[in-house]
Amino acid sequence: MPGTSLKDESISMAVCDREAAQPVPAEIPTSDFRPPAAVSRVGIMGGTFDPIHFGHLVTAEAARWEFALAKVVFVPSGRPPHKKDYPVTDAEHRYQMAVAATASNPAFEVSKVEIDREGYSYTIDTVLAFRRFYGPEVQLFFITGADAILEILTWKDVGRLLNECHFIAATRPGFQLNRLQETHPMLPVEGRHRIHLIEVPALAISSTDIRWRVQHKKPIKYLLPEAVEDYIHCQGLYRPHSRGVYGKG
Ligand code: DND
Repeated sequence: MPGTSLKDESISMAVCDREAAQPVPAEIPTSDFRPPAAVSRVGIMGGTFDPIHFGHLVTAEAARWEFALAKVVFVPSGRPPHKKDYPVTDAEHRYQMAVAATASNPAFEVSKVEIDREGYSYTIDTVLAFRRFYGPEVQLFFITGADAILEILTWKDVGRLLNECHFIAATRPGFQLNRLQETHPMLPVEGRHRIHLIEVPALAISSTDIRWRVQHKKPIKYLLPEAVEDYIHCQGLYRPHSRGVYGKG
């Protein structure tokens, strides 16, 4: 059984030949393109990624493996709806860092769908775009940290969201499972069994801490891929006077 469902109901494991899975463009065109039959399950890793780090990458890879996802598409948020009061780094920088971080994994892709969309980046709009692109047969799995899933009741159109995709919630250090169980009864009945928990190796890495470290001239080596570290230093990101005050995440 891949991971643990809140209702203890496993989703049926579609046969997925990892070797045979064909690469599919991450960009979501408006055409009627349909993926090859081998692509039966696609993961979506949404995030602000300010910056992307090994916590994100380990979580995506664990989800890919546990749920036999043909690929994981990283979707940097254009304008995060939950961080309206916090300035975030320019989307193009966050996108470039995500591209650099995922380059070595052929099962990882990065999409600009939220960056190219006007207005706040609601997950429901992204999931519906993926649904249009991949068609009704492909199962979509939105990958998130378990702490983020605790907030899911505040997300736009949560009922429809749970109808359109599954959620894989990865536990993080310090996460209390009982808090998720408290949220569970308040979720729409038909969507509860679509939230699945997986455990990832304890990685106490956060984007907030990385930004703080750069600001205070502390090392960030081994917290994130070297290419991302180089990008941060070359572009002068997160320095004391680079860009305002950063929020949580
Ligand atoms: P974050 O700002 O938390 O991303 O956003 C996560 C996603 O939720 C984005 O796609 C948002 O658009 C979406 N969202 C949030 C709120 C409302 C709505 C949508 C809505 O539609 O109404 P971060 O870059 O901070 O982190 C990315 C993911 O990685 C998160 O799920 C986070 O919990 C997780 N994460 C870790 N997981 C394991 N180990 C670590 C982690 N650090 C972050 N060390």
